[in-house]
Amino acid sequence: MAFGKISHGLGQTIGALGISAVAALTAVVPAFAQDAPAAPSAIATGAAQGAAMASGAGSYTPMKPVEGIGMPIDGAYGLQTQFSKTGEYGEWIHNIILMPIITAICVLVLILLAVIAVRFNRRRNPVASKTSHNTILEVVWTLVPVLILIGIAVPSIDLIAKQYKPAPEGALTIKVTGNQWFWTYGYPDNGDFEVISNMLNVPGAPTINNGVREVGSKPWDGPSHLEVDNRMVVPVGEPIRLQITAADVIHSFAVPSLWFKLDAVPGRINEKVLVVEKPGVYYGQCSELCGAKHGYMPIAVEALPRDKYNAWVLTHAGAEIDTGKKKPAAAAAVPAPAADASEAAPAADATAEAE
Ligand SMILES: [Cu+2]
Repeated sequence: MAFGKISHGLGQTIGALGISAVAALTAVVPAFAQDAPAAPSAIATGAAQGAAMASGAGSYTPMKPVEGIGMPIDGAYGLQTQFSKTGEYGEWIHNIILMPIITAICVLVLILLAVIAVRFNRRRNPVASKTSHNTILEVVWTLVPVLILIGIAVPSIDLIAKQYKPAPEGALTIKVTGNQWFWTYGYPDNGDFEVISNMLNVPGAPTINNGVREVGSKPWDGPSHLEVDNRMVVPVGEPIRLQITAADVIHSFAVPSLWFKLDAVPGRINEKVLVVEKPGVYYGQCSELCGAKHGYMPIAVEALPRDKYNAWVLTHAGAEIDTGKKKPAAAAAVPAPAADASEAAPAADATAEAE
């Protein structure tokens, strides 16, 4: 991937210039950084569409997001509605365990403070009590917090264990790479094509990505600053092994409604399972300060049923349908023009070694 090398080199160049120079470079960097993501993106999209039209192998129309689902809502508070099992569990811990306990403790302390301030001030209580021990009270105020902490720790540790449970052997692998300032999504199990994902420009605002269209110019566009030209498309309802890394500086791949956040670190692969329960479009953002355009590298995950996912895969040049070791049903459902198990095997083995 010549482009990967270029962007990597670009990242190293910027890194070498030092943090103190970043502010001064803000005006200069976009000038040469913008050209990097935009040009290959246009080429990749054009090539993919051309290939799809030529072969007629696959078809894909981006899904229109549902207002307020998988995205922030104006004036809302609390967590976004969750669309994964771990997310629902985390939301339950937050809403049913943590918030009531925090609220009860705050109210109790407030009441105690008020009682002390009113009843035991110097004017109303001139002779202070000399009591210094109360065994029952001391046992209670030691045991109750211990029990509360155990009550919080058990589901919390359980949630951590669930979040980092490794993907099953046959799971589809998608490689996510953070770049200054866009994301690339590699599909090693689907013929190793790569999708370059840039934020759409905002009408009336300064251009962020040269050569990328404006948000709202297609009927399926979601919110500004969150919609991208090429989404990360995933199959719905099956575990996906996301391998996350970065080409230049530390980024963080985060999608709140899918309960997913994992750092993208250069030279390191972080791995976590993603399971999306419902077809839809889910938005997120880079969540690690990564430079001048950190705020302009959103994430859009589009979860499709298997047949539509396979059709999307086949719109890319050189793409093939993955034949997961434990997914005979999914593989059989596919028309399978390029489902060659012997070609898929080395990629799967390499993944196993990486774990
Ligand atoms: Cu970033």
